[in-house]
Amino acid sequence: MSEAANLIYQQDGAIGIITINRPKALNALNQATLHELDQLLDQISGNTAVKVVIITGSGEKAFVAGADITEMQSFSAIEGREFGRFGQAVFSKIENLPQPVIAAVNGFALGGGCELAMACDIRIAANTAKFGQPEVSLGIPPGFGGTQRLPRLVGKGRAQELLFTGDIIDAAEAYRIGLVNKVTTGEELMTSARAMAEKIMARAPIAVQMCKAAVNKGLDSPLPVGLAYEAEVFGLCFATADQKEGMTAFVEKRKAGFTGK
Ligand code: CO8
Repeated sequence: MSEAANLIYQQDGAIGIITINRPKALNALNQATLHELDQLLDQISGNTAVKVVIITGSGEKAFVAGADITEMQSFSAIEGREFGRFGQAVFSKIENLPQPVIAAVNGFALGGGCELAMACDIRIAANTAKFGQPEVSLGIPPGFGGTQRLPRLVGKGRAQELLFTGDIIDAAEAYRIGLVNKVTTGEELMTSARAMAEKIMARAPIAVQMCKAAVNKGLDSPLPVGLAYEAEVFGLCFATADQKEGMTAFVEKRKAGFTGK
């Protein structure tokens, strides 16, 4: 376990758990927290012992209640743009991390918090969680990817409604529109996130990594480009020991034991 000023990092077996830890400010993301997160992601990215990452928030009330409004209040246009760019870069780092990333949303996920959850691959929410992009109430649009990832996840019409109204929705509605994968009780949230991580870890790690890379590539590209990329990574996996093991285990009617090679 390591503790920076605003983050807690725990490695539990092969699961890396990042907790945003500013509960007094409802885990709002200030510049210092984003810098700590950026550095931690670099460490995790290069650590092959970490197979899945879970991101959650400290306390019961908030996942992340947004970027830190008190810090942004006096930004100039240039500072705002730079803060936006930096936040986007950190969240893109999450999106492109080799390991799958699960957001365990334990409470408010507003503004930058909703954007953080959307940069993760999978979202599991406590039934008390609340989601929204309330930036227009503060005189700004979302700046950490919300205008881009929300429509990709829930479609243009629903995204525009949330973005234009700043409405806050509960976990059930977030599930209904496809913003979250699963809703649990608050008590079961981390157990559920760990169970999903364990399930993923039982599969062939390189194949899982290739799924993540191909989905990301495809969402950024025209279909033929995504398909060409899929064919490449599909082919590459035939050079892995895990492909041999997976298919041999199937033929031999036994459970595969993957090594990540
Ligand atoms: N920033 C800073 N402090 C915050 C934030 C925040 N986003 N959210 C909550 N806090 C602080 C409060 O100021 C309060 O501090 P204190 O105790 O010192 O007064 C403490 O956390 C507890 O909050 P509340 O008393 O307000 O708790 P409530 O239960 O009454 O309300 C809410 C909870 C509804 C979550 C409320 O706190 C709220 O509306 N928070 C702000 C939500 C929001 O608007 N988030 C979006 C922020 S903008 C953003 O994220 C843009 C991202 C891209 C930036 C790009 C930059 C260019």
